[in-house]
Amino acid sequence: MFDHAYGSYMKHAYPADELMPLSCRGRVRGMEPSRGDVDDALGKFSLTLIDTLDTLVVLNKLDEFEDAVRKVVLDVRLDNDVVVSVFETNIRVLGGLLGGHIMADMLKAQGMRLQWYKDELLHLARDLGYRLLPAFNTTSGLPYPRLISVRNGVGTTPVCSWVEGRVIWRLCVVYVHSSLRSQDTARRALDVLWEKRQKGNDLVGTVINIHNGDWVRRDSGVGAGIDSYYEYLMKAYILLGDDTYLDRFNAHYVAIMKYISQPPLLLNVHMHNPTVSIRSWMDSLLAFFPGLQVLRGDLKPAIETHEMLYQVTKQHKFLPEAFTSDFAVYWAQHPLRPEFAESTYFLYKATRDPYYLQVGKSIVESLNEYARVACGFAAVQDVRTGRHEDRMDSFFLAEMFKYLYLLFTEKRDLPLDIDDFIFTTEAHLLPLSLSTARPPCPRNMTLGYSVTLACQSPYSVVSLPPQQDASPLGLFSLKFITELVDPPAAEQQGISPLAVQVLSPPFFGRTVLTAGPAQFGMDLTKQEHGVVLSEPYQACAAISNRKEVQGKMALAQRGECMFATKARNLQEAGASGVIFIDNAEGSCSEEMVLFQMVGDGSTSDIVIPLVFLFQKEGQVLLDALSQHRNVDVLLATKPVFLGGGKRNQTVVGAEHWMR
Ligand code: DMJ
Repeated sequence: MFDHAYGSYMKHAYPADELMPLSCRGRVRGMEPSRGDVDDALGKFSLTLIDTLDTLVVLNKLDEFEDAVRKVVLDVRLDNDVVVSVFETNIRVLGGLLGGHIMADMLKAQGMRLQWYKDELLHLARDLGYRLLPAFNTTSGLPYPRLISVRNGVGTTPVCSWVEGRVIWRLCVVYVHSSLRSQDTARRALDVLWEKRQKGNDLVGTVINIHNGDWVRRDSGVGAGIDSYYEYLMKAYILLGDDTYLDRFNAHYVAIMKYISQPPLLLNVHMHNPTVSIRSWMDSLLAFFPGLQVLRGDLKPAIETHEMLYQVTKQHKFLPEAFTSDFAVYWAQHPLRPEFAESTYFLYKATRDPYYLQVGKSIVESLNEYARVACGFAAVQDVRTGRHEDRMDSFFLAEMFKYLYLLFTEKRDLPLDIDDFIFTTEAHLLPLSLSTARPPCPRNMTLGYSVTLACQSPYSVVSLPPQQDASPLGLFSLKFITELVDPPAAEQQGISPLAVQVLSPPFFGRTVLTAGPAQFGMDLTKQEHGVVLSEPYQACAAISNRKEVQGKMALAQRGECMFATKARNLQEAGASGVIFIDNAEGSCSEEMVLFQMVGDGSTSDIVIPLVFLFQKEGQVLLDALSQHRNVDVLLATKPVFLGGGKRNQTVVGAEHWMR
């Protein structure tokens, strides 16, 4: 798929900024009808090539990478007289050049290739960084959203501007390699946003006037306009080691979880009156948020929101640009955005739940089925009709393929240790060894990453001189939480496991299966019933064995449609409850994080009890059903000990009941 996309760009579009996959030619600014703001990403600097550089290395396409670096060095000019978006240029071009430089440097150091390379990409990045800096010359210190000319570095004067907090962190990174000026500039702009937060609840709005610092749009969310600001606070802390960023991130995060997060939904609220949701739709950019929650170690809401997003993609094949809280299309476009794949990757890394591989597979299948065209992959103009749009944005190559490839590739098959890098908002890879700051020893904080570093004594921050040597890991070595510590137990996440106890002979209550709860349906009050297999097993369509299901606990397999849909179908057929069984081969509650099944936004009609079993636990019931005529189970919050005492009981799954 990558070869098809990248090959088409190189064949039909390069050196243009983007490929037009339906017309099979490059999009050159000024040569095509204007598309408004979207065109501000195009600066006549072979955008797609630069944005793809580090993806080529991740995908082990090292010949192509060396060739691409040569092309950038020889062909790309930054002094084009064209209006560009400061944010897009920053994340895609500056980020792409830095990611490319880091890869080139690494490969050169290995002694096999790029021996000719002399930091040319880094010099280009620094040049571009300086060209962007004048955008910050405003009274407030917040940057202009656009530069009139990359050549001269002059900002446009909008009446009001988009929050450009997102631009800030990347400039911190330029600082690492260049001068203090960039970091000071970036820091000042971040300080303004922090100052302008709503005191009392720590929420920020979406659009701010860069001249007087007044909020223009006061709706507060985690999607379009503000998404990367949160990401930068967290990652600036990880990379630069300054506690201020973590403290600010945590303050905003508490506010987000209190007001914006209404699991599984993330709804915008008014920053001054946050108890009221101000819209009932969500935008697709917020799909990055579960990935950020994984970095913070907050798996439960991440799993729930991701599952909600998955259900939306199932209904519409892709995430529409905006969708309502009952998953209807609000804005039907889908420009092949990578955020859902990004969160899927991070959740898989954190949980190792093969379910996320299936989600990834469904993304791959939809792309091939509905977006692949003769000259690349085309954005979808309307997910309801499947009509294509003549665009393939550079982030599709920078991000989508990187996350999908990483999702399915074993660590040992990658040309780099991915855990030694941090992903920028455009998925460019920055090594953790970049940091010149030594942070204090970890305090009382919950980071999904466990930070291992040569730290100072607790609570004392000592600035060290910049790192002189080029040790591969530098002062930081960050590994995913799953490699060092167990993911948070279900209990820690506030999820109480339930018990499915098999009562009928020959089990006599001695077999207890650990089950997960649902956010909807009836609470379990000792429900005892016979078990029957639902037909169809996935229960996404009308139930055909209604007679058998009447008054029984139905077994239904996870997948294909929402838990709520299955529950409704089975309730309608007369089932007394549903036991869902995971469809991921080999999953079991000892190894997986127990989660709560989420509904579809309006589940008050579902009044039967619902529980979830991982595959290994579910198999016990399936085997029992195939061997015995009647299988009776008790669904309860705790197993009931029936004669013989605890010691004779077989608990399949975690040890919850034996503690
Ligand atoms: C990308 O350019 C980046 O991920 C950015 O942060 C926001 N979204 C687009 C892709 O959707």
